[in-house]
Amino acid sequence: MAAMGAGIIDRYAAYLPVTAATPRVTLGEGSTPLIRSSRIGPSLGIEQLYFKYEGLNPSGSFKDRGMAVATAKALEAKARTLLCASTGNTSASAAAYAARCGLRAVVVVPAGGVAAGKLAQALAYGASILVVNGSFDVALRLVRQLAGEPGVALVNSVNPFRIEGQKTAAFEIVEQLGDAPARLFIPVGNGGNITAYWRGFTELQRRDGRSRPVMYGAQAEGAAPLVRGKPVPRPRTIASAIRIGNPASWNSAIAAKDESGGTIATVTDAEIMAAHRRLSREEGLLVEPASAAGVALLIKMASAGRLSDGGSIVCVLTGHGLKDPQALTRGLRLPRPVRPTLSTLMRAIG
Ligand code: AN7
Repeated sequence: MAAMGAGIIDRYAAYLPVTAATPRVTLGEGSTPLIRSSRIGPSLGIEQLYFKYEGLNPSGSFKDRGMAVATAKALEAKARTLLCASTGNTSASAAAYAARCGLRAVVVVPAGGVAAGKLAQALAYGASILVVNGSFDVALRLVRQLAGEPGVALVNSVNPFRIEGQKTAAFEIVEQLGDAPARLFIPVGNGGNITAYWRGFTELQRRDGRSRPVMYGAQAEGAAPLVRGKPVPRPRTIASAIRIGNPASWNSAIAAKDESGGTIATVTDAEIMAAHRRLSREEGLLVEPASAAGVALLIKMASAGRLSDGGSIVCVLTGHGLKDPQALTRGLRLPRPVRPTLSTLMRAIG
């Protein structure tokens, strides 16, 4: 096993579709902390609750794991351009890895549908950004038509190397916990990440006979095609990252749920924002709204007494809070400047 701090390709080469000839593309992704809950778990009567804080990846989301492998394979295939549709994080990640390797990134995003920090990242990393009048689903349909173009690598999660890279998060959780968790809660948009985790846990089961967690996927109420059983033409939710109406990894997301004996269920925007607030105020963990959806589902189920029989629980926190600064300050007022006197300070201390 490669040294701590190495990227996921170096650390997990034996379990990834790479050869000695595959470039070791890395920005230092992976090796994210598994943080034990300090206050939310105890308040719900859950002894062993952990957060896998994927917002600490180099571009601020879990996408970097898959992008490292997808970019390495794109280089190996002599591609010059990384192409994706995105609700934001995939575009930020693709832009970062393209910059790293001297490739072009072309990212297609829905107008008005991407959090400010993510768009700023794609711009800063030097991507070409195409803002389209249409949803993420429309953007994805568009880019998929160019999938076979010479020199172009499509790096959405329909790219199998993305899923391969993302499964390494399951490997890390098992290393960090010393075993697989009993349950895993995860937000679901396009269905790629729940597919990747399930694959990771399944490979570990085959390799060393480990148990696998029951998988709990959370979709936003207004963007829940996998719960409704049919595409949602105009998905709506405050959690823009998972505002997706026709998931590309539909079948494999449903398989992860079914094979694990789990569920994919909805949470409302109010429940998402309540969980988002609790993560920052009770745990010191800043996440973007979509990342709170899994925690919202956990809180909802635990409060209804539907998680009785113990065991460890991991919630995947998929993206960093600074991605979506607007969501952080919603309903709050920034303090006005005052005179820097001791008396105003004394009043602030209370
Ligand atoms: C923070 O960036 O689809 O179910 O285009 O950014 O694998 O899609 C983002 C998805 C959860 C859902 N949390 O994961 C994109 C994009 C965050 C995300 C998801 C996304 P999938």
